[in-house]
Amino acid sequence: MKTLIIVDAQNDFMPGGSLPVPNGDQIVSVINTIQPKFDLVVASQDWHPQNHISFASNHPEKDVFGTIEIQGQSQTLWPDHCVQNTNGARFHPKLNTDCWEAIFRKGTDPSIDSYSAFYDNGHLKSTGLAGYLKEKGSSQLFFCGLAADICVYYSIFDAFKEGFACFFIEDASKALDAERFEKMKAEMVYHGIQIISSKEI
Ligand code: VGL
Ligand code: ZN
Repeated sequence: MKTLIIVDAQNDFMPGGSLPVPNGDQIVSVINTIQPKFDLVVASQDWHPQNHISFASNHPEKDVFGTIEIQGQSQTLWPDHCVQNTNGARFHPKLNTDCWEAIFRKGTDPSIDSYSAFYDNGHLKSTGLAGYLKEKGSSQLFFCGLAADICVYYSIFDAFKEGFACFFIEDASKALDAERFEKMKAEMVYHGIQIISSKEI
């Protein structure tokens, strides 16, 4: 049973958004092309309240892309992004959402950040996605979306730890820092996560 998980394909992560991923909009047509090949399609949506702890604007003494410690963990401070009910939080207008069975929102708690579509960064809270996929009988999970080196990456590793077979669709994903992501890809391969092209599905 093949499941596609589309991570955070939202306006704020697209060129022109508040936290743009270079060429992020190029994934939209690729994702639209592959969706019909899956038995189940779900998406995650970064969905922050304005007072979210990950926003540099809520730490006046800190700069954007600086870091703070949250419960012993380093947290990057981002520009305000994906604020609930704003245009930046909406999915790219050309992305076809018709066949999506569910959308899992994350980052809704003002005091914790959540890169993964499965758990927050401290693994304190679950979004319910792992249980949902298990109940649906999903075995093979295919990941795409934004940003490859942040939310897609953390989602894949959480899924892998939950025991799912994981595939990363390289041309349906873009990284914030492409150079750093090259090393992260090597780590994926090392763990048995398969990196594929959309044409191989
Ligand atoms: C993301 C940074 C902050 C992402 C979300 O979707 O990759 N990155 N929040
Ligand atoms: Zn976020």
